[in-house]
Amino acid sequence: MRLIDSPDLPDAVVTPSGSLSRHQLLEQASRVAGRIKGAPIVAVDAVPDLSTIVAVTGALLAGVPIVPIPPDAGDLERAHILRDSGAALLAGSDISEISPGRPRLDAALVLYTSGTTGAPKGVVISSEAVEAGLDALAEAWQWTAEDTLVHGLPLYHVHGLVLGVLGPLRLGCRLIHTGRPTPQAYAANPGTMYFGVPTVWSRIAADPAAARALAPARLLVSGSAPLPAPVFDDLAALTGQAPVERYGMTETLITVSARADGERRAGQVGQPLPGITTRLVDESGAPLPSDGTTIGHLQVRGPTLLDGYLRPGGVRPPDLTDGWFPTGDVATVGPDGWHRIVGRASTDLIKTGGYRVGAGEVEDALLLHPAVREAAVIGVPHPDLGERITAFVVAGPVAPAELIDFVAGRLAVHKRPRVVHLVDELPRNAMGKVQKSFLTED
Ligand code: MLC
Ligand code: AMP
Repeated sequence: MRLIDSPDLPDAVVTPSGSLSRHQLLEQASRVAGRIKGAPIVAVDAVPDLSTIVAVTGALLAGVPIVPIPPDAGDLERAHILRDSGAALLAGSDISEISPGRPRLDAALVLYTSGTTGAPKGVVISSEAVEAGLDALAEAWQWTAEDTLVHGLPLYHVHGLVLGVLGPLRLGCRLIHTGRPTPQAYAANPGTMYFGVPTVWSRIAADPAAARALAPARLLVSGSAPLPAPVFDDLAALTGQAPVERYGMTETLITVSARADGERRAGQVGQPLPGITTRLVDESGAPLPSDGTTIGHLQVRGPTLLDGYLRPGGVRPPDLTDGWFPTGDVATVGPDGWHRIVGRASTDLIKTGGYRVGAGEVEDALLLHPAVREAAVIGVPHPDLGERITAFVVAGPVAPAELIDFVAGRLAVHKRPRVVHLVDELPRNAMGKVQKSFLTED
């Protein structure tokens, strides 16, 4: 990815542990680039800190694809990502041996994300896709080098890493990373743009003093999960401006957004970004009307789509029909092009705190516990997290808290069930398949 060639900027990157001017960042990143040049792929321990930003910038300079690893990934998830990607691990100033055998990828990033079943998959994203995605957002949000972006999101997903770090690198704007996305940290750091997932915005809206401190900003941006209308309204009232919502996913980057110079509507995520087209289709793939009421499967097409999924021998391209990517989301589209995301087609992908978590991955982790015989995991609507991971488990004598800690120790901590119900049996149909619609908390 081409980085903007701009004059030095003191405090170009600010984090709780220190800051760097643009020249200092490039100097440190060049040292990293020198060490990893020629590596097929490099994994970065994505601690929310300067070291990750330096490592990512270095890999971009060296043209080496990056696999960010959640810093709290448990042993199972971490081992899977390292083995599956074949990456050498870059941690602080150390680099482990570069593993041979992995063919060189023509990509900027490999982001691991959950599917409905099995372990997370490596999504291969090209530099061209990242550039197209960021340039489209820059146009829609009037995002320039004059901006100061503030956020505290994790540095291993599209939101915090691609938009939140590569965005400032490409556009040459200041970045303040607050370490954690707390209302207090956002309020304490003046900026022109703030990024958050709905859980972050709902916590800010619940802290009126923090929300009011964001009033001077130019843009409050929400994405990664549905923003509840009451949070939208509260933010508008407290800050004097309605948030800008945008929609996307790991495989497509951001494809739909409200504009800085346009309308903002509660419960809607905006219009397709420049270069992106979208359509609704029915179960058989036949196009449906954009009349604002017909609900269909949302497909997207454009330059921001993934190259494919990482496989041992190379990259498996996604299953596209005439270039259309099936998002797995159901939506309505109005005659004016405004999109409303209704939900996901599969209940087995859970959105919790803006994180995407596959029910199957959590069930597999629970089944590794010696006391567990059967497990079914669902997302239950929750005011703070959007959905709360909830497990129904048939097990021998074991405390729910032990099972929660068991998962937290093996997968990234946010994938742990927040609630475990011990049950005598799971509801199954005649074929023996678990009927998740019968799982309720009462
Ligand atoms: C709690 N903790 C435990 C634990 N229980 N640790 C070990 N074992 C247990 N049983 C610890 C955690 O490690 C953490 O420590 C602390 O408790 C709080 O963790 P939490 O309860 O999980 O945090 P929570 O407050 O619920 O987090 C809310 C949140 C978070 C909003 C901050 O969900 C978040 O950062 N979300 C962002 C997700 C995101 O960026 N998604 C983008 C996907 S890209 P400690 O020390 O760390 O506090 C995408 C595309 C697009 O979707 O459109 O953008
Ligand atoms: P991820 O793969 O983690 O990038 O998650 C992508 C998913 O997050 C999408 O398929 C949507 O279900 C959801 N999502 C992202 N942004 C929004 C939004 N603004 N409103 C509703 N859902 C969203």
